[in-house]
Amino acid sequence: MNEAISRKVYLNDYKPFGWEVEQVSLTFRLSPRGTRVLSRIAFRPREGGRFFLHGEGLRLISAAIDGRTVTPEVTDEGLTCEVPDRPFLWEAEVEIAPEDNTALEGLYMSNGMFCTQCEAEGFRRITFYPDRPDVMAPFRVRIESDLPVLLSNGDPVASGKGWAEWHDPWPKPAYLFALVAGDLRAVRDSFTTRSGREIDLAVWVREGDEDRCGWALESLKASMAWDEREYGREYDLSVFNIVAVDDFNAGAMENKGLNIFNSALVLASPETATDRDFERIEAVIAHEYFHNWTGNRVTCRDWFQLCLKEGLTVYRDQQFTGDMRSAPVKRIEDAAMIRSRQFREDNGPLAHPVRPEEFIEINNFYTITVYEKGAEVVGMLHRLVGQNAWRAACDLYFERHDGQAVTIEDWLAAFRDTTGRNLTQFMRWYSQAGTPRLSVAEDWDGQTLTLTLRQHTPPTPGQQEKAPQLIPVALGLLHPSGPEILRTQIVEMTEPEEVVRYDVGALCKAAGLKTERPVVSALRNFSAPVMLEHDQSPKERAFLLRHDTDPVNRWEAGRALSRAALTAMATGGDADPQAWLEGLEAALTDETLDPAMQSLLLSLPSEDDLAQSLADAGEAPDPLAIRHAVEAMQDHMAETLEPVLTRAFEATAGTGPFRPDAAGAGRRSLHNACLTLLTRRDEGTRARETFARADNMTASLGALNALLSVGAGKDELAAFEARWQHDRLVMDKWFALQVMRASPEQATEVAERLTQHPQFAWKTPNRFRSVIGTLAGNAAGFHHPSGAAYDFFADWLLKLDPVNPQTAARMSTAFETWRRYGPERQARLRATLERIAASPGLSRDTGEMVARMLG
Ligand code: 0A1
Ligand code: ZN
Repeated sequence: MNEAISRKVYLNDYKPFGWEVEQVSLTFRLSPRGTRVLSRIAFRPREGGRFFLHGEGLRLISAAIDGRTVTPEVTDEGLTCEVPDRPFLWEAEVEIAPEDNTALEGLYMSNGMFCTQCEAEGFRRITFYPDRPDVMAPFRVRIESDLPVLLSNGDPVASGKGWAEWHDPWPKPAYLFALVAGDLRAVRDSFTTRSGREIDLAVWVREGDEDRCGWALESLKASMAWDEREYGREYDLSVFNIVAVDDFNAGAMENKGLNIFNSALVLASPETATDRDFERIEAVIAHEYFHNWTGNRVTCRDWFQLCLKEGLTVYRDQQFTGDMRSAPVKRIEDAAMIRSRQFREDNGPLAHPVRPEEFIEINNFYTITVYEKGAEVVGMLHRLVGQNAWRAACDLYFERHDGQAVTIEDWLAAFRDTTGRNLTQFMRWYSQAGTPRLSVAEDWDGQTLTLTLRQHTPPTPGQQEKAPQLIPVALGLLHPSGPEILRTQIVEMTEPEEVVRYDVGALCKAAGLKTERPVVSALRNFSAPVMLEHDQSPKERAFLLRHDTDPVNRWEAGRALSRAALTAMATGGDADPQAWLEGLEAALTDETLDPAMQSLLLSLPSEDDLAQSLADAGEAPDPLAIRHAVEAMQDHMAETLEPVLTRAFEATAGTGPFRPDAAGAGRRSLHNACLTLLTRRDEGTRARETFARADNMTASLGALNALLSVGAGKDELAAFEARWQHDRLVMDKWFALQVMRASPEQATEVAERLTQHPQFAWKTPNRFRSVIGTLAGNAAGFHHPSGAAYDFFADWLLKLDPVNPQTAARMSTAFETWRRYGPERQARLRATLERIAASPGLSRDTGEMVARMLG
């Protein structure tokens, strides 16, 4: 990387912009190769200083101040200009070429449609502007084009043949700007707010996709009603538009009044989308909608505060999904995700605080730490202050900061002022990177149980010393005969070491039970994002799997058992899966358990999780041995549990017409989990039948997955392709599944063959991810000792980098765990990373990532 592009930005260097923007007017004359953008921006001096406007890749045609032509000094990053010391009108005309914009930032084209992505710093590729989130202004937009549908933010003002005008009265930062123009179809609905205003809702799609918009609209209406009910937040424009686009770097974007979605996260029908897709769509629609208040009306002062909007909005969408579906199932899924993917980031070379303090490229900080750990931190705050104070503090935050660009300090001040609590120590959750280790040691004297809790956080890049955190530890006690003797209690740990004592004699007596050593259920409901170190015997874990009243810990107990057996198997140690299998059998026959929960219990830790567990225990993981262990375990489960699995499989068959609700999804998930195991015993008979009869995507993909995981399914794959070749979203699944299920020896070959497929449109991020990205997800294939996958992956990354640096940089995280492997793999991985780092012309995005990974 050259020095200019590797310049770091620091939180501590924050300075407000010297001018206020009172009003922005933009005119777009759209054309693929030469779009003209005319801007009229009213500036009013505040502190003043050097007048600098961001701008990248723009051809400046003309500029004027108060009608008089000026000649600014233009660089690669923007322009500077002499400006008067009074309010003035800036006018400029620039030319851009959306058709050549393959990076998908700024104004670009997808299937003949114009669309934009401005977060984080894309607006500067559209026109010269102070492109920073703390500059907020109302926008007027005029679009001129022959295309039939012309959309922008806010409310429609007027339109005629070849033009349309929009006005967004709510001051917003430029990253929330959006424009869409294309030959699109609308599927419409409406929502009446609690104050009685009728909002026109529309989902805009390509012709032919109209019948897949119903779920998005249902989800949108449910989100609008939920935000009114739970947070008192009402929508504030007369229209709410959603557009589906095939070429998109991320999932979706919350542009004011004009959300733009990756089409994979809007379009759904039972035939083409799985239950997972339906759930994801519901959650992402909600997420983007909730941003209207947490992100848009109240936004971030600077990009270091990204978690202010993302952590809070993810937390809100998690609450929503918990309410719409099953709260315990959602909590388990979120806890599992943090524990595998966020802990991996937090314990590797890319670790950074929830609120980072420096970056080179902000796009590299849209991470699982900022989003998901950010949401955990918000959730801890909610649990610490309780529901009433939570709601009061959120109300205060909205009231105080509506129309402002604020910081994490402002967010916490609303809680301090509502509750009187000192949140100084809590602030460390935002500033300290790394996952705290929390150990629990038990001491039992026949009467009293003494728990010693200790915390420490290992060093992370740039942060050697860590101070103790405020850790809410939810604890419960169970009597060994089954009943709970101490209901969940929160210990607010603030010191490196704390001791808690329980008078178990008294607790047992109160419950009418004989005094016995209780079983401890610690960190219930995953009460803090920490790694729990608590030595419990397989017997205790099997007990918790059966009796814990806390669903998360019930699941966690099962996970601990299967993890222990699998890591032992993968290292040739003494594996005793007995307790796990017995516990599982009991869970599968427990009729009080929700099928979704049974399905979760049946799932094994991912191969990557197992690799991390081994690395945590100081061993170099061998992904091939892990794959063999998982397969041996699946065989073992299928063999010992065959009758139970068969019963569950049959009981969940034929659930009637597909409805994407939680109950149906739970049954189908259990059905597929049983099918995958039973396929190991019946030569694929059931899976083939299921595939042939399937009338929904969850069933066909479940059956296909089961077949591919035993090396069968050739004909079915071909049939699937023949049926769905014209459907890009389904074809993404077809591509991904083959790579995911390929044997370790064949994975790279399979991926390579798929890149020759006529439909491998590698510049479309969804397709690139479905093949190349999935290869990294096939751990045994990716880390095959031949090193073929490393080379193949790196070659594609380098091919993508100049075209779409943002997506390339994100994919490079496939290498973030390189240090956990043995010397040979490490050497190859390092050489691969060094090869990428040394490539001439490497983007700032990928350059930063690779440099951080190499440390
Ligand atoms: N703010 C969006 C996600 C998003 C972020 C960055 C993007 O490009 C760099 C695009 C979308 C959200 O949280 O949904
Ligand atoms: Zn978001």
